[in-house]
Amino acid sequence: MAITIALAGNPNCGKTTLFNALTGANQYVGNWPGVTVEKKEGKIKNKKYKKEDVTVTDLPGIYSLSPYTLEEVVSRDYVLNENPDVIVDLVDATNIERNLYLTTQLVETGGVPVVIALNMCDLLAKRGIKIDVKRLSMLIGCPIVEISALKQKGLDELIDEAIKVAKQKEVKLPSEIFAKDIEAAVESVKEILPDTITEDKKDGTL
Ligand SMILES: Nc1nc2c(ncn2[C@@H]2O[C@H](COP(=O)(O)OP(=O)(O)O)[C@@H](O)[C@H]2O)c(=O)[nH]1
Ligand SMILES: [Mg+2]
Repeated sequence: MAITIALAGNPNCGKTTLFNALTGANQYVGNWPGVTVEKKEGKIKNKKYKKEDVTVTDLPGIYSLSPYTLEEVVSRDYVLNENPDVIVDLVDATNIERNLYLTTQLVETGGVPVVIALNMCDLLAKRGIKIDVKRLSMLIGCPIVEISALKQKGLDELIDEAIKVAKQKEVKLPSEIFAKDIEAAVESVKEILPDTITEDKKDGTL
């Protein structure tokens, strides 16, 4: 069974480091169709995963899925239309609050299962940061694997989890991410909106 893993994350969260560690020399670099945004794809080099035939696609580094920049349009379109089997969302553990904004958006799109790769964990002890990974995973509703892309720690555990989730094929939407009054407001907006919203493809705005 061929599996496609899409790597998503903020700029500077360690995506290139992780992509290189996973794929080594097995990389193909091109452009996303019609735009000058770099597209990188590669096969996982670890022979352990040969049977699963795992392809990793590196999405442009973005802060959100809101279509303001070309990179955000590319990533959003990929997540919504190309149906990767699983999204690995790379989160810089030393900058967790800013990084989790994209995470909530990825999880909320609901079409593709998400595994969070909590990166830069090698720096946490040094900086006196403690993260309750179990609780965070429960609140967001998706698995979290602690890694260090730089030190190549936790990478097999991450890929094992991503493959497991990809094979399950079921997507769990988080029950309640926001406070009750905000959840209620979201519900009332949902009732008004149609299922799909058309957009002006030229600049990606709604
Ligand atoms: N300490 C530490 N640094 C990392 C780790 N992963 C990436 N970095 C560093 O973070 C910086 C940004 O990484 P890069 O892979 O270029 O991020 P990208 O913009 O998401 O592709 C580089 O200096 C990396 O060496 C990690 O796990 N631990
Ligand atoms: Mg990069």
